[in-house]
Amino acid sequence: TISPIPQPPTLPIIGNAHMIDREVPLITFLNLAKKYGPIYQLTFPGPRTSVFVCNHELVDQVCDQKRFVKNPKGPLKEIRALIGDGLFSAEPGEAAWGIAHRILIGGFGPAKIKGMFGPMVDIASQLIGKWEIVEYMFGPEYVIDASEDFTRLTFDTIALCAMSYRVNSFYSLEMVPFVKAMADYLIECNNRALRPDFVKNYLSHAANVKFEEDKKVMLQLTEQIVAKRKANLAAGPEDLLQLMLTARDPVTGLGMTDENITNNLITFLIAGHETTSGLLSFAISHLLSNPQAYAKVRAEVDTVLQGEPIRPDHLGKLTYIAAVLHETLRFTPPIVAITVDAVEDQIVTCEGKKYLIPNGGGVRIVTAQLHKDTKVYGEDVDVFRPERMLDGGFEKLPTNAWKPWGNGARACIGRPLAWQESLIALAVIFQKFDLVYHDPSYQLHYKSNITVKPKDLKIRAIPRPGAP
Ligand code: MNH
Repeated sequence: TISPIPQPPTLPIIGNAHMIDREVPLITFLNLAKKYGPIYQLTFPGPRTSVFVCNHELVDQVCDQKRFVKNPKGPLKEIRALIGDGLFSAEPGEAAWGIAHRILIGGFGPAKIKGMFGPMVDIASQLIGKWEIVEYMFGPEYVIDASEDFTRLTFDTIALCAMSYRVNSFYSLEMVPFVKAMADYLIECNNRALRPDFVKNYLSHAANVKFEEDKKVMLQLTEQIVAKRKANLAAGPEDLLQLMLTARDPVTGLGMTDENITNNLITFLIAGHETTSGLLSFAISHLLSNPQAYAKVRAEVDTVLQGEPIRPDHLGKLTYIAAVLHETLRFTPPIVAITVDAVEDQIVTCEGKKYLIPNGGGVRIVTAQLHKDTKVYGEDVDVFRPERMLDGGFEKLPTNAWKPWGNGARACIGRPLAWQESLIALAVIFQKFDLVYHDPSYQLHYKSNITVKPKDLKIRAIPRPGAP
């Protein structure tokens, strides 16, 4: 027998949309799982119904790509207005996805990522420089907005690595216009996904005008960069943009269209920095709240770097920092859920019960909650403990129990880039500074657009005596 999937009471037209916390949707999802268990469903305007799966037993079934495929819905569907058939928002079977994926996957191979080491250290040094200068000018009481500076770091890094463009956001006190436009645009994508069509189309004029303006800001910068490169293609540097403009797909023999190139460049600028900035911000927050882990990171950096400037051969030796990143991605994944659709009717089982997910039905894999499954991680799931990822702990995790990068063919293509960038950033920061919370009683709260970050994470950076 098939059990009904639990669902909270719905309202006409908007279904359950009114229940979603406007600032941090994840809070609603966590509360609902507490009330309804590891599988429940919500109805959104459309109407479309999404089944939320929250534990490893269920997620393991839903990660089978023969049974479930990624299909952008909600905010991911809204963002198609900006990045269309780019890798992130492409629909199942969209031809442009296959062409772009096969061309771009080589751009993230080990040799290419190693080639980005220099540019990454360059930008990380700008962050270090800024923190040194503000300390010199204003003293150790100067308050740093950690997430803002990590956003500068990750945005400048992805722009430099993807298209050899220098944003220079460390030279500006305001966030650069692209970043501001993008942050607002993503929040609006979330809001639009919760509005019925008639509200979206007829009752949200001001928001829609701003939506278009923000889009223009992002398109203008990107199209300008592409045009400049095309004007002198032969002399272009070997970056992701060059690859997109020159490579042919080995399967179809086709190149990427101009529109698809722009879509993917903006995709990289967006996907490539929000998430990584979130990862670094969370890592710093967890380390500041866990002095033992903090001390181990500091000691590892000193042992491995030996007071020298960071080199590529150091990276593989930063095993504790790697564990910190693995654990941060478990504890507070910047992307809290991913969305797939059932291919044909699918029966899933959970704790001995069977549930039906109809053909085409949407499923939300709540990774943030999967990562707190006590059957996988033990009773201390709510403790930040990098040691669980050490000494083979990470490698021994069951399949599909740790999914911060998404699933299968549609998993993150930028993973090695983000990983190297984060290792470098943490190593050079800990080499140069001692960090403290500005407010010692800081409690972690979330800030959310499509990704999640710590809210108001204010720190101070005190140069370490004798640091190189
Ligand atoms: Mn990334 C897809 C997480 C860094 C570019 N990324 C995904 C998905 C997750 C994810 C989860 C799957 C989303 C879904 O199923 O709907 N990404 C991250 C995290 C970090 C990250 C946690 C950093 C930490 N991502 C990056 C960086 C880049 C990037 C850096 C670019 C260089 N990510 C992408 C792209 C996709 C993606 C492109 C879409 C891949 C595809 O569907 O083919």
